[in-house]
Amino acid sequence: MPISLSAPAPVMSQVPVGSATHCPYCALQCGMHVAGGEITPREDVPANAGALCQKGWTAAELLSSPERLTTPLLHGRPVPWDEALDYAAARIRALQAEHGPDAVAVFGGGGLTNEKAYLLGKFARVALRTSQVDYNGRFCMSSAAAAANRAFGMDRGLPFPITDIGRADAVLLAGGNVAETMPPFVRHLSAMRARGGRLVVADPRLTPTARLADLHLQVTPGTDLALALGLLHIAIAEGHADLGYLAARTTGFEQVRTSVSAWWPERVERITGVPVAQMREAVRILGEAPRAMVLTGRGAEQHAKGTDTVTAFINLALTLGLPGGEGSGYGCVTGQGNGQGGREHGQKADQLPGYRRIDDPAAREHVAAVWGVDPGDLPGPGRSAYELLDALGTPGGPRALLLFGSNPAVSAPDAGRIARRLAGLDLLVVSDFVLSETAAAADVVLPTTQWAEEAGTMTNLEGRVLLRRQAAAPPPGARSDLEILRGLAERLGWGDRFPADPRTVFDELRAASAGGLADYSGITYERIAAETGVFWPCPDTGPGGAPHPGTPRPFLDRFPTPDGRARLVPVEHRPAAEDVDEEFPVYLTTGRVLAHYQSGAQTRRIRPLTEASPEVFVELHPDLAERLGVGPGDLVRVRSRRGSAVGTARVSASIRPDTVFMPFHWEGANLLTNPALDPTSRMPEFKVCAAAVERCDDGERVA
Ligand SMILES: Nc1nc2c(c(=O)[nH]1)N[C@H]1C(S)=C(S)[C@@H](COP(=O)(O)OP(=O)(O)OC[C@H]3O[C@@H](n4cnc5c(=O)[nH]c(N)nc54)[C@H](O)[C@@H]3O)O[C@H]1N2
Ligand SMILES: Nc1nc2c(c(=O)[nH]1)N[C@H]1C(S)=C(S)[C@@H](COP(=O)(O)OP(=O)(O)OC[C@H]3O[C@@H](n4cnc5c(=O)[nH]c(N)nc54)[C@H](O)[C@@H]3O)O[C@H]1N2
Ligand code: SF4
Ligand SMILES: [Mo]
Repeated sequence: MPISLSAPAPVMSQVPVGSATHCPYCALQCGMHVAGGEITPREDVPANAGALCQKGWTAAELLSSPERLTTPLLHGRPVPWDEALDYAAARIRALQAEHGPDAVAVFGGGGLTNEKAYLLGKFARVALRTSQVDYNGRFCMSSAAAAANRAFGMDRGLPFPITDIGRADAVLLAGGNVAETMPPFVRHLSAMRARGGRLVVADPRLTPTARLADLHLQVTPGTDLALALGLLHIAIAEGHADLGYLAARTTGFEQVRTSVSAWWPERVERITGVPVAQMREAVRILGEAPRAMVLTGRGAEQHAKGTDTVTAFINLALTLGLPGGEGSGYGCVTGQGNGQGGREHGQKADQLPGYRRIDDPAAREHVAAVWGVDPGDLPGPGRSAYELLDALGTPGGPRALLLFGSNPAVSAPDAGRIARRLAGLDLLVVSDFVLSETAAAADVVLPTTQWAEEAGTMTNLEGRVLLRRQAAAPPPGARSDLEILRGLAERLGWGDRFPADPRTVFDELRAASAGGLADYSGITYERIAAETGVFWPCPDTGPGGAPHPGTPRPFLDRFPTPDGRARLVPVEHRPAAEDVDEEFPVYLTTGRVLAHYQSGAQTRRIRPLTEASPEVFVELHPDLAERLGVGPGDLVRVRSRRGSAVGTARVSASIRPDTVFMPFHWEGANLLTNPALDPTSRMPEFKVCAAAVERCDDGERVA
């Protein structure tokens, strides 16, 4: 394998061991020590600097939980590892022999380490030769990624260190509820406000985050694109456009100026429900701040027009002259633990490692050389996450699915339909450490090790590559995902290409990423440990060269576009894919609560978290509740064109009267959501669909 890197000779053991690691959950990747089942926060990691949220504090409970899987299951029956892997490999071979390579699909996750994400993508392309691979990151930040690529030529969640937020003078956060989704993030916003900076939050709900804000824009779900166009219209009209910056660092302003001219404030108020005076105030706050940031979360992004919505917010940031400055910029507040790294190493349908495009001949040649295969043997781009899940078991679709690090039976849009697709497969193989709803439907369940029992790297929301050390011994019986991939590869005749130790995989990843946008080749486990993380891109500087320092602020001097300039792209507002009508008169939006994580597979098995947040609820305004005859604690049924679900009513004046909110941590919310996809990012419309709500007197939980 032609790997030649001038890395310093390894000084650590092959698998770095030690108590200093990072949280298993979100993209903040709070630093923590894990020792003897006890968790203490680390002070040396800037993202959390000594803080953790409730999920982080209790994360060790699942390591020793009785619900932990330690034996492979074949059709529900405990079997030895060899039997489970032999069965899976034999079925894969038979299905591919009969239907071709694309009969087997792979689905990954943004919680997987860089090493796992890399090896999974390689496994799909080399051992299976399938084009049918994608991952749950499509459901997460893909709209922001598509918009950032279009505007800046590169997508790195926050293109600045998180501590820069504390140095800003104003922040607009559109559709993010960080007080619940990454609580230590609030410290950075508080640092900004303590210096006199001001916070504007756009959310249909007065969330704990919106309560911290100086100004809350209570936007109608699905209308952020109009809001951003309106803010830009006002910013230009009131002289806040930074013409010097626009001339020096961007292209496309004139077209965008023309395109927003029709988005006068009163028109935007009619669409968004945000009063003109508040829009003007928001623009004043941003426009008058010496340093300002525009940030987006899933509330603005998870729409069938998410890419254009984020583009409109980026246009606003560019017009104000923000991206590239210190303490200024645009950023996407992503997501899963390795939501950033997970999109760089090739588990996405159209990608190869290093954030390379799979349809780029030079990229194919480079990666094929690292993998020791012919570029012509690498498959082309496959289906996006929802399209892949929706094709399973259908004529012409994959017959088998290998799933690592996702629970789509709960988290996919229109999940009832996806559960039927999963049931129609000839083979479903799931690697997990608990019996998630998806694993419960699998033919083969492979019990895997957990975060604190493994080593590997994670790239946090700032683009900082971090090291997870092995802090605890795995239980007998569990195997790492890398070992599982190797075990399957051996049985498919590719064992020698699939190392199972993380450092070897990382060194191969470095070589595969070298020269790509997300270049990790200058990053080593030793450097990460010594520097508490290294920002990509960080190319290898060759023998004898001074090491590259990493890139905390990649847009400081130029943008990675062909002409070095950021691109403003004109976009137009359009209504939600499914608007309200007589039959389905309220907007349903979905999201998160503090105590639970994602599909809940992990946190619903941790007692303090289920005590804090025991069940699915439906948040609705007192006016709507009164009209429906619903009181707090009553069961209500929510119906959409796709299904119906029941939850406990939470009556609260903090939500818009035309909107109800459900968390998706339990089965229910996604029986309702609309899988309409963004044309560019293929992001589903999780954040808005039309629903009907009624009192439910029969006590039935999920109908
Ligand atoms: N506790 C907890 N923390 C998490 C996670 C978790 O599951 N639980 N998951 C992690 C992951 S993977 C992610 S992606 C992040 C997500 O982090 P966030 O983006 O902060 O989370 P959400 O709750 O999905 O959505 C944020 C807000 O969007 C609002 N919203 C809904 N519709 C709209 C709309 O149309 N416009 C606007 N402007 N706002 C809208 C919702 O009311 C909600 O308050 O959190 C990470 N952290
Ligand atoms: N309605 C609605 N739906 C949504 C969203 C929303 O806002 N609203 N948000 C979307 C977003 S942003 C996201 S990110 C997705 C997330 O939703 P999912 O993709 O379902 O994510 P998780 O629930 O984290 O599932 C991870 C699964 O893998 C297991 N696991 C964790 N780590 C590992 C590992 O290292 N290896 C292996 N083999 N398994 C592991 C866990 O036990 C769990 O069963 O949900 C999306 N769905
Ligand atoms: S904020 Fe995120 S990374 Fe930090 S402790 Fe909570 S879940 Fe873990
Ligand atoms: Mo996410």
